[in-house]
Amino acid sequence: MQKTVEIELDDVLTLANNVLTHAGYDSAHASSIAQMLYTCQLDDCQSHGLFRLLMCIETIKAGKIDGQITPVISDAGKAIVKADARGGMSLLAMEKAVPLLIEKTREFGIAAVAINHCFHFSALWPEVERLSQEGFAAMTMVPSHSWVAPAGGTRGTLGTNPLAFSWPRQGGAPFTFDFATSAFARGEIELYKRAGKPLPDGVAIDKYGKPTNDPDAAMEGAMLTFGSYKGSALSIMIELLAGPLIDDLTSLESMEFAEGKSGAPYHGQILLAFDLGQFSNGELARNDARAERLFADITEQGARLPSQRRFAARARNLERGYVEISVGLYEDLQALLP
Ligand code: NDP
Ligand code: PYC
Repeated sequence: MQKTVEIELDDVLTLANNVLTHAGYDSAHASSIAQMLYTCQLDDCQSHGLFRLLMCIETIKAGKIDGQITPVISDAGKAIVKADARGGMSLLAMEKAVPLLIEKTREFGIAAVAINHCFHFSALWPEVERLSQEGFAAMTMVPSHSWVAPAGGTRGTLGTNPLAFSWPRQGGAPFTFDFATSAFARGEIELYKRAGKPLPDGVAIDKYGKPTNDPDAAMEGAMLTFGSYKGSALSIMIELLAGPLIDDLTSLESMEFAEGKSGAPYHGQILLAFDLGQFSNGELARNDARAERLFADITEQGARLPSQRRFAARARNLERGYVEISVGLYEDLQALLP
């Protein structure tokens, strides 16, 4: 069992903001990043909560990100919003693009935002859940760095390529899932390494193409997709929809762009929103009931819906007023304060 430190909820935001501004992010970037880290830590997402502050700091130290830049949002006609992050972090661009995306989704029934030229480190579910608060279904995806071998391959070509989806539910939390298309997220492998734990089988191969349980060998070799060729194909789709479709980099190109430096990958992001009312032939209530019947049939069997663990963690942490992180991470973050 790892030793942990308790951090009060208000202090999570203050800690993140202080670390980020001290490292050179302006207050707008710092606040959007801190809010994302807080949201993830509140739900006990250890791989993309406060732990990812380390990646944000490595990114600015690597010298390629502009932590002071203002993104430019433009109406690309009909249902497309373009958000040029201009070499900053994705989150500020997303924050500024969402109001126009909501407007367009209400107008056309379906709309998309394409973010270009962004560094990206974060979990995706807060962005789709935000849209479900508006009554929309939403999905988003991003490439990353080419750490992941395609099914049957021996070297990294694909990113860890997460996909998130959210569906609004009347009077309750949405149905949301968000996962990497690699068997493990990179962040999860990093946490295994920090904890000195072996990886389970089926997560990675070493640089000779042999299965490995060693996090160091995995990071030197290649990670594997989940679900064999199925996860691999989904991952390729994400490369295409959040890369060439929107005139941005694939995970291979992001890795080249990094020139061996550590930090967040650099690429684009696509997010699609669907206005349920405009697809349902005026029968929104009937179709809501259909969706609810589906969810009930799943949970009545004892199966759980994705995000139930997160929602329970959120309720518990809000109730007790603090989150827990490992002592090792706490010490690393303290060392980044002014
Ligand atoms: P996990 O494997 O931890 O979880 C994936 C999803 O599956 C969650 O929605 C989770 O819900 C759900 N789930 C887990 N177990 C069950 C179960 N038994 N039954 C039903 N649902 C279940 O995710 P990953 O480690 O793959 O990804 C973690 C985060 O990392 C994601 O938020 C992702 O966006 C982020 N990431 C970001 C990247 C980037 O480039 N920016 C790259 C890769 C990942 P619950 O949370 O409730 O358990
Ligand atoms: O955990 O795979 C990951 C990841 C990539 C970029 C940010 N997180």
